[in-house]
Amino acid sequence: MTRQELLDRRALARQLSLAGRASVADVLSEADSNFKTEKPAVRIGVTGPPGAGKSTLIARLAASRLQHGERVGVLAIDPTSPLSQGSILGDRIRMDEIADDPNLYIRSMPSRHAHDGMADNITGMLAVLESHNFDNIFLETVGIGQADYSVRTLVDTVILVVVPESGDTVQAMKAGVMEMADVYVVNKADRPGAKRTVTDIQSVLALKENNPGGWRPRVLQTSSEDGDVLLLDQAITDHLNWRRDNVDLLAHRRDQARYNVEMLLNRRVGELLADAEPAQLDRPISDIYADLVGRL
Ligand SMILES: Nc1nc2c(ncn2[C@@H]2O[C@H](COP(=O)(O)OP(=O)(O)OP(=O)(O)O)[C@@H](O)[C@H]2O)c(=O)[nH]1
Ligand SMILES: [Mg+2]
Repeated sequence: MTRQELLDRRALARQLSLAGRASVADVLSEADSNFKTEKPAVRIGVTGPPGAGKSTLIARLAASRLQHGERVGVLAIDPTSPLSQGSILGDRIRMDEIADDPNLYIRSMPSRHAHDGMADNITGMLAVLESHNFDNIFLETVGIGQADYSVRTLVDTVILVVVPESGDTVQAMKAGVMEMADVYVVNKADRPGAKRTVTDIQSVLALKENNPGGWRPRVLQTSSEDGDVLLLDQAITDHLNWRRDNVDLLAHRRDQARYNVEMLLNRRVGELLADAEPAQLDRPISDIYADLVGRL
């Protein structure tokens, strides 16, 4: 890495830390002013249960993009306690092989108290990354219920990674409690039952009504034992191409605005409740509520 690349990397790390720690007031005072970007990055969300192999897959997808001369940023949101940092280290180690590349930047962060498994100021952090001219941004999240909705709002393509044993996830899909992904990956296909899981997912998808011209989600198998991730790469490219021609980007932007405001309101309420004096809380709920709304 050149000296300039090292300096850029340090600046990026600092800006991400600041963005990650920003209070609601900080975000509002800086919103829309800093971190403008000329060319938005392609944002790829990779979600799924803990240990499904999300980081391993991202490392492989990143490697193929780096080979094509593209810049890749990775934000991995870690649901574990910020104190333990266990899987943060785990992620680092698995992505180690490519981590010295100046065109790759990886950041893990705790999800803190965001209710949806996201980091508090994920929007700000994505904007920082985008301002550093990454061509691709991977957002890794542990897919639990609501998190899937948030990922969909923040990214262009959603990949759901499951393993042959992920019966719960397939059940959740059947029950319709899970947002749909664009690409389904049954990872660890070297284990028994992968084909069956693929069929299960396909049969759930077959029950969904298909709009003519709509995106038909892909279902793929992957394994870290296999040489490449060509099919997955192709599925992502196909979805991005489809999206460019078919998705109402203005509506997507409105969804993002809704999500951003909702996150800010949630955080603001959290800040107010954390700062409340006991006397403020020793009152009827309706009074506490009115007081809180008055301070928003
Ligand atoms: N057998 C097998 N193991 C795999 C495969 N892909 C990943 N693993 C292993 O599964 C474990 C978890 O992989 P990760 O890539 O860290 O999974 P993750 O989904 O990012 O995990 P969290 O971020 O902790 O939720 C590691 O020990 C990997 O080496 C695969 O295709 N086959
Ligand atoms: Mg991971």
